Amino acid sequence: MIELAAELFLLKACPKARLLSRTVAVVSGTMLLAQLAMAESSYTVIAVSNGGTIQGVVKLAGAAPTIAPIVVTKNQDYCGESITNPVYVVGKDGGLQNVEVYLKDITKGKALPTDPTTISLVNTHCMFSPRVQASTVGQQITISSEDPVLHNTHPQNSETNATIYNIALPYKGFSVTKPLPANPGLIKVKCDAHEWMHAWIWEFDHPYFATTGEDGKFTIKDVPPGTYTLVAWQEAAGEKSMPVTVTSGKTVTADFQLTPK
Ligand SMILES: [Cu+2]
Repeated sequence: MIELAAELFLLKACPKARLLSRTVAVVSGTMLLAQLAMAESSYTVIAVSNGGTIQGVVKLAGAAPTIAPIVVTKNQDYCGESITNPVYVVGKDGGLQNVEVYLKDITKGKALPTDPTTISLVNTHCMFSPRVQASTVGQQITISSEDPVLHNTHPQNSETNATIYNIALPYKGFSVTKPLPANPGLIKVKCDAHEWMHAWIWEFDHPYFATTGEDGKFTIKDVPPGTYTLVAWQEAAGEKSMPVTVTSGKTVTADFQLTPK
């Protein structure tokens, strides 16, 4: 009952959690932990009964630039001499894969997904898979290897370069599961053994995001009516944003053209 009361209190207090006094926090250990976890989040869960949908396609402005294959400099016996460079993956209708599309600064909406609890990043054929993915605060990550060579998975905060963890994967079948950072942000991942191996993990404190697939399309559902900033991020082309106005029960189209760099 006390915990329930604390949760209800937190639900109301979340947006200003960092302003809560220490005196209140010591009332319950559970509450203190929850409060700390929420201190950096400005997202509030509300019931969204008839939200709108944002959908669109991301393409490149003009043709994809020609990018030389990756030259393999280590473990050529297993990895081969070269690997196709996956910086720009364009589908047959020009859709651009591996773009993260998300609402910026959304402060309230539906709850974070509870399934899956764990995302995965696989070292396979001397590359990371997937290249780009998204997660939410509170999820874990399983890092594994399908390769019989030594990999080293090294996620870093993309802004500060601070190491999040640094995991050696010594053999095929090795895996380890770790919590994701407590705060949202963009995580860049490298392999210290193979300098060409890169991946990106977006971590959000809200559920309004999508990673484009082979067709470059995205759909973001159950958005509360309002005007938001929609961002499309790509590892090489960078970010582009546009305002979108979402109406209850309607679908709004928001297509992006990113300029290759
Ligand atoms: Cu590696």
